[in-house]
Amino acid sequence: MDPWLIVLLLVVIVGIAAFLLTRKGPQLPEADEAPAPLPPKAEPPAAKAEPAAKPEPGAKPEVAKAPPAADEPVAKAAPAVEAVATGPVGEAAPATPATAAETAPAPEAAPAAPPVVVVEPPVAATPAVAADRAAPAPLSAPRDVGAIKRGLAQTRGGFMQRLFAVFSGKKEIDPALLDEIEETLLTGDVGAATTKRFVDGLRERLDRNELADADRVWDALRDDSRRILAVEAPAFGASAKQSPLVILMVGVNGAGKTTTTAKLAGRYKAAGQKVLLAAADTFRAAAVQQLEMWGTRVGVTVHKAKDGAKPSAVVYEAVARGVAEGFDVVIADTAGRLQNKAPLMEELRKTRDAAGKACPGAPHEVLLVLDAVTGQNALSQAKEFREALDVSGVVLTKLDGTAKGGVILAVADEFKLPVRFIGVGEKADDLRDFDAAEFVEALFSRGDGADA
Ligand SMILES: Nc1nc2c(ncn2[C@@H]2O[C@H](COP(=O)(O)OP(=O)(O)OP(=O)(O)O)[C@@H](O)[C@H]2O)c(=O)[nH]1
Ligand SMILES: [Mg+2]
Repeated sequence: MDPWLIVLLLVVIVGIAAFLLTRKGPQLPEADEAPAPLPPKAEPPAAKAEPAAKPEPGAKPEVAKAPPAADEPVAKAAPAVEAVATGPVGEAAPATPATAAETAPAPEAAPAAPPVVVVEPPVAATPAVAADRAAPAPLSAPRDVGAIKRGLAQTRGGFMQRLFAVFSGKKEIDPALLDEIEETLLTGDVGAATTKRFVDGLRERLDRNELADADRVWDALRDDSRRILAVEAPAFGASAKQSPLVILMVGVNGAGKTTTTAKLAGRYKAAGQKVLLAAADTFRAAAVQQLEMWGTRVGVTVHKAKDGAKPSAVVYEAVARGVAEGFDVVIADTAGRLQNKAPLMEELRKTRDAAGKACPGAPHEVLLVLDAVTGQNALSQAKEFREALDVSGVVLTKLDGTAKGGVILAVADEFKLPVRFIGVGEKADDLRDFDAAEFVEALFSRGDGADA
């Protein structure tokens, strides 16, 4: 072969080989190399988030907001919202779990921390709208002088008998006898001012020669007692134009508030009314239990709040519930307190005002419960409670347990407070409507027995 041809062939072979070696082959992905990212997908338009809570126009929103979880950026935290029923003056009422409609968690949010309830004081609490139903008719009880006489047996056998003994059998009524009558009235807890009124009345009659004998003295004392006790006042509960009729029970420790609350509830229940009791004595757990026990006994509902709730919150809730659930009567039992303890009296004012926030006009009656056995201290109680609250009437309890029930005259005379009911025993039916004429008839009836 021509050597030049061989050289040419070699050059061509080398050239082809060089071309093949310098050309890059197809690249295979490394085994552990991630696939190339997909091109970003166009985001769909974000769903319009519902507002978490819709405040009433113009109303102060009573909601508590959960702060974002500490380790979450603020933008990602789900706006956990809890609707909170607030009690008055910043007291926590039981929180109502938020409904699905009330929460609007962001779709990609991390789980939020448990919501922390922050209760705002209901400065402008929206009163519940009262049902358009008439308030319960006043309780009417048949006249029962015999029962009242039995309840007053000790007073009649004690102070009243001593009073009668002063002048009975006397041939002549002279001014010296008036001093003895004065002394006896004072020992019967009638009080200085009211005793003076009685004695002045007797002296005037004596001057007019109207006290010929013992019977005339007795008649004069009875007439003056009836006049004093017949304090002018609207019918009990009449200021409630719509149901529920709201009654607040107040008084010192052990006066008989809880028992009277239950007795009253029993009376309304028997009259066909739907009754709710508010366990606003939050100082002692036993007080709530006592009221619950009474509620079961007389067959009425008891509203109690969570531990630690303040009395004003309990009353607010109970009255609002009374309105919402169509109760006819709501009776709030409060804790006993000394009349000279200013902070406790202030708390009682707040409790009263809380009723009005839940139902305008409530409470329609504020009943001061006085223990007849405490005697003259009942006057100081009446004075202080009346000044602190608009006490609308008095319940005099334990008249069955005292031999000197004259304090009822002093309370009515000095403070012009109508006596609404009297307690003559510990049982549910030992509560009597107070009627001045009937009471005086029973008090001044002579003899030992109930039928005397
Ligand atoms: N004899 C008699 N006892 C009564 C009467 N009313 C209440 N009591 C008794 O008085 C005691 C005190 O009654 P409560 O109703 O617990 O008095 P309270 O005012 O609620 O007492 P606190 O809640 O502690 O302030 C109880 O033993 C009752 O049974 C009554 O009219 N006659
Ligand atoms: Mg009580």
